[in-house]
Amino acid sequence: REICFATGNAHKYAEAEAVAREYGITLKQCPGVKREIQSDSLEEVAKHAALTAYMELGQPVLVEDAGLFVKALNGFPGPYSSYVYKTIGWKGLLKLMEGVEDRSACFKSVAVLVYEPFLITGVGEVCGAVATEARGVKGFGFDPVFIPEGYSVTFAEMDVVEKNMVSHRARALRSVFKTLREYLER
Ligand code: ITT
Ligand code: NA
Repeated sequence: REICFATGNAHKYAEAEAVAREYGITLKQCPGVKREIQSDSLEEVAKHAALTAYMELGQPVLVEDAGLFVKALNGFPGPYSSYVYKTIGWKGLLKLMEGVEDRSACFKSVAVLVYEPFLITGVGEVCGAVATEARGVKGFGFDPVFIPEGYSVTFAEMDVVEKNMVSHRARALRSVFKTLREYLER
C-alpha cells in the first residue's frame, strides 16, 4: 500500500511516515504538487489541496494542513500560520506574547486522503502553552516555543517518536489511516 504525501516539508514528512508505518502503509514524499488556497478553514485548504494533487498525480494522495491557534490572540495565526512563520517566525510570536499571562495555545491539523473511491478526512489537536523563550533544535516551525500539556519540554526538544505520541498531526493521521483500514476491510 503506497500513498503519496504532498508536502514540501521534510520534517512533516518524517513525522507522517513514522505514523503510516504503524499501519503498514508506505508513505512517499511528493513535493511540488500541494496547491494552497487562502481560507480561514484548515479543512477547506486541505481538501482543495488533496483533490488538486490527486488530479495531478493520479495516485493515492495525502495532504495535511496545520496551524497554531493562540487563545490570547483570538486564534491567530491559525490558518495563516505558514505566512506568519515565514514573515515573523517564532521570534515574532514571542514578541506578540510579551507580558501576556494566558499562554494557552493549540495546534490543529486536518489530514485529507484521496484513495479512490474514498475521500477520508481526519482531524487532530494538541493543546498546551506558548513558552516564554525558545528551547530545542528539533522539528520545525513553532516547535521551539510550544510546550504540550503535561510536559515541561518543547516540541523542539522531542524526537519524532515522542512528538508523535501527542501531536495534532499524528492524531489526525491515525484517524485517517484507521478509517482507511476499516473501509478496505469491508
Ligand atoms: P506543506 O504545506 O508543504 O505541507 P508547511 O510547512 O507549509 O508544509 P502547513 O501549511 O501545514 O505546513 O503549516 C503551516 C505552518 O504552521 C508551518 O509553516 C509551521 O510554521 C506551523 N506548524 C504546523 N505544524 C507544526 C508543527 O507540528 N510544529 C511546529 N509548527 C507547525
Ligand atoms: Na503550507
